[in-house]
Amino acid sequence: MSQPGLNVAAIREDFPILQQSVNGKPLVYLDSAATSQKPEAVLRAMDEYYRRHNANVHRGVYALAEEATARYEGARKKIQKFINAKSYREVIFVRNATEALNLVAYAWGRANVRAGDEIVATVLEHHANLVPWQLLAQAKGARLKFIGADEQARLRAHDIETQISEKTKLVAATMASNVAGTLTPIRQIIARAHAVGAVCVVDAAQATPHLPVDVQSLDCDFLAFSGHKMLGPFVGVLYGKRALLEQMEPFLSGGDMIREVYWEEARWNELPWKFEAGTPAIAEAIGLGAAVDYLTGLGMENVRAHEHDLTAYALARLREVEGIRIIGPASPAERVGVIAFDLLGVHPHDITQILDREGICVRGGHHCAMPLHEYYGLAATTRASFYVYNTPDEIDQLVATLAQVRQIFKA
Ligand code: 7TS
Repeated sequence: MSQPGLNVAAIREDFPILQQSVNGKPLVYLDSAATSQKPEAVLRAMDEYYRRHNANVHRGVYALAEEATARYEGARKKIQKFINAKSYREVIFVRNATEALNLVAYAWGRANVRAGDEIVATVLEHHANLVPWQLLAQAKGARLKFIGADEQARLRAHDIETQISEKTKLVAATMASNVAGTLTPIRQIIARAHAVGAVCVVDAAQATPHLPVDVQSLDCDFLAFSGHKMLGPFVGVLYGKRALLEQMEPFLSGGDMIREVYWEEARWNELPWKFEAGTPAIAEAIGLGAAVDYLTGLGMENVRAHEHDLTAYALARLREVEGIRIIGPASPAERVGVIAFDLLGVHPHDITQILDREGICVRGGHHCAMPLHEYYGLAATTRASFYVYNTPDEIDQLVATLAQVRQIFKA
């Protein structure tokens, strides 16, 4: 199997956690959609920050504080470049993708969505890109509508045209599904949202780790992602177009996000700090900067090619397992490296336990997408997900162990 551009054996050496055994077996980590593992370079960047540069940012004028601020703001610029934002002012550090989406729902949504307006999401959404819009719709008396999907979890082009209408104020869509793996026609969705004067919020939590993402080329209004799914630590990012962010009131308030404070009122800091109240996750932001350097070194096109090939191989091998039902597009070109499946109706917790005995980590459950599972008549699925450090050999181990699961449960 060709793996253009990625030397996976060398990459694996960079990840200390992959060197260990679980239950006496080499660790086979197939749960990167939940959180990725971290390379030495990321661990080192955070360790070095705490050992040599630790101070609060934007406050002290002493050398250490300036070093901390320079590193924190330097990380922001690396992320700006990684997603090709026009300005570093459009890159806001938050806790995770969930907080990024809530920021938009509160700071933009509460001010702009009114009774009778419509909000459109897709049936593929993670709860993080669904529940904030439910709360917004309930608070404002707006209506929540959905773009449906076909039997392969591909969004219906017709729905994109008809569900998004003149009544739509906001469209919330994932770029890649964390269950079906579907790469959505995000450009079409954004274009349709703009055609009716709506803003488009993109959930890129399963996209920025796996393929090149260019916010200017996409022309999205907001884009949310989590550092921990892209080799980095637990910190997230909200990208927003500057003109929109300028108009918005703050989400959280307190220190750092202000310019001047009086007894009765306050004036806000400039972007991006207007949206970064309190001491931020400094070491984590710096760690994410190192993760972005690492991914850039690999080349996001190469990352995508590797995962495409691995997904193609995994789909072919998994289809050999009798009684398996794979969710999502049949073509690896239409998906990221996430494969959720049902096997003979065996409870995913039983499957994950048997796999765990072999050192194989996969996730079983609804993967924070309960409505999506209901849409396909399932309560839960077992999900394997891949990243830069995974190999065809690990997929063979997964398939071999699933054959054991079949043997145990087929009666
Ligand atoms: N959006 C998508 C598409 C996701 O996959 C996730 C996390 C989130 C948003 C939320 O990210 P967070 O960092 O704020 O939690 N997805 C998963 C998953 O699939 N398994 O565990 C977390």
